[in-house]
This record gives sequence, structure tokens and C-alpha cells, in this order.
Amino acid sequence: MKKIIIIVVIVLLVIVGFLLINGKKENQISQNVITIENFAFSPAKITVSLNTVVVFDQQDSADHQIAFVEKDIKSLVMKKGNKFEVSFDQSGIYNYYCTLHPSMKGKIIVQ
Ligand SMILES: [Cu+2]
Repeated sequence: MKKIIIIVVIVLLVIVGFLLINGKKENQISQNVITIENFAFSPAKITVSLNTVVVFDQQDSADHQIAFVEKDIKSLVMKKGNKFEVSFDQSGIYNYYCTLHPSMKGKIIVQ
């Protein structure tokens, strides 16, 4: 009887651990990654904490180039599959746009 209880507890712990790890992964993805698709940034507005690495994931068939308004940060011209990372050590609102398609805009709010 004791053995069965121990086995049940171990199985439950493994399941809980697995769920925790998966939950964390999903959180990171939703907070830090901006996908470029169909001539748009998604999400176009995100809020992150200081020094968080924000990844632009270029998944559009057209080329795009990211440039920031308040900071002198500019990516190379990005092809599909390219990634570009930024982080900020000062809080503020950082607007960005695509130099090739200036109607593509977004903002990163750093708190
Ligand atoms: Cu573009």
C-alpha cells in the first residue's frame, strides 16, 4: 500500500513539474517576441521590464527593416527567418517602424 502511494505522489510531481515548465515557456514567448507577418508587427505594443531581451522574429515573405525613433537602433534588412534582438536599460516608450514600409509601426514600453 505504501509503495502505491509513493508511486502516485511521484507521478503527480512529474506532471506538476511538466506543467510548470510548459507554462513558463508560453509566458516568455507571449511577452518578449514580436512576430513580423503580413506587413505588421504582432503584438504591435508590448510592455517589458528593464533589460528584457525583445526578439523580432521576421516571418514575412517580404523584407523588413526595423528602426527606432527615440534610440539610434536599426536592424539590417531582415529576410524571412531572421531575428533581431533589442533590450533597454532605461524605462520609457520606444516607438519603432519599418524603414521599407513606414506605415508598419509598433512600440515597446519599458517599465
Ligand atoms: Cu517592412
